[in-house]
Amino acid sequence: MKRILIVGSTGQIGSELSCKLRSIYGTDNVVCGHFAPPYPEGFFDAGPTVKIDATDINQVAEAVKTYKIDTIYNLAAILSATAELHPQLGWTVGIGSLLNCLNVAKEYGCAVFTPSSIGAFGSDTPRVKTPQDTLQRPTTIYGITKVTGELLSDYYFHRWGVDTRSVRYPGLISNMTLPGGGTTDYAVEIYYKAVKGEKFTCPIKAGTLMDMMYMPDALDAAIQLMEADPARLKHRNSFNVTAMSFDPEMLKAAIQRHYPDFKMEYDIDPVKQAIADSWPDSMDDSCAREEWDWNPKYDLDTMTKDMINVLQLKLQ
Ligand code: NAD
Ligand code: AKB
Repeated sequence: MKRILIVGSTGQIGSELSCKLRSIYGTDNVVCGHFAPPYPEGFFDAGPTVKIDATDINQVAEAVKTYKIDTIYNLAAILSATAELHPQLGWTVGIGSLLNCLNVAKEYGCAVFTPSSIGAFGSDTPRVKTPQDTLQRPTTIYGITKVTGELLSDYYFHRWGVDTRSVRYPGLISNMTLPGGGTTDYAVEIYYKAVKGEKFTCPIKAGTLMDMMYMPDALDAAIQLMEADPARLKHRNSFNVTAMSFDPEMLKAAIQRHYPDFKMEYDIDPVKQAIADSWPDSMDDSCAREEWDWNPKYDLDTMTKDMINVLQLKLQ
């Protein structure tokens, strides 16, 4: 039976991953590490929780020891747009937390999942059908932490036998917890505006294509990879995974199929636009499909239908 610690469990991914992992492995076998508010509703009543600043190795080690953890999902990070405004913080949290998780995992025999991102690529990377193995020279501090994280995770696997696995997530769209300061956040915020009947001001230029994925597929990706037969894995850190690629106009059109009067204007955020311009238009995720049967369920239209249904109930 798995005993799981989620580090950074209150964010966009963690707030949903914790519910899914508890439904599979049992409530008491999933410990939610929390660092700072805001907390998801009912967070402290839903199962075991522990306060962890992951940049302090003693706090990570204590939690792993106390709860007899064998698997760490390390989600602590500062996302791309915020990290670009606070680069030192981006590095300290992204790499400090990862190194602490890896060192504790080495000592206590844990497996570690740490998401990478489309941010691990840069302007020199082939933009269309970005290959699994290709040039990675990101120009953002976020991307630099992601490439470093991929390399460190592979190093701990090859050098110390730590079972590290990772996916390069695209922008994630969800309806439980708002995203935490990324470049792709617009693709979540637009749905809240549409359902509230308000106009959306888009910070990303028309024509800017980026990979995206609906949260249920993102959760499946993490869990499926952590459950995958290690004998099939030729890669580990990190797998390209994607579900769709769109620009703001394509997203607006999908929403207008439900809300024909929905309006969008543009006010470009130069920091976010520069980041988006350095990321792929679309990734090739065939290695994930071959090595652990990755197969996303949602496309732009099915995701849009579900997002709108859920937000109509939530925001009414
Ligand atoms: P988020 O910003 O919503 O949540 C991050 C979590 O980290 C929060 O719970 C925060 O409290 C916690 N945290 C911050 N500093 C900490 C510290 N010192 N110690 C412990 N916890 C700390 O991020 P998210 O969207 O849930 O992303 C999780 C991971 O997935 C990150 O590595 C991120 O780069 C990656 N990722 C996310 C997306 C996305 O679209 N959400 C896409 C690609 C990759
Ligand atoms: C961000 O925009 O920073 C994240 C990501 C794609 O890594 N959503």
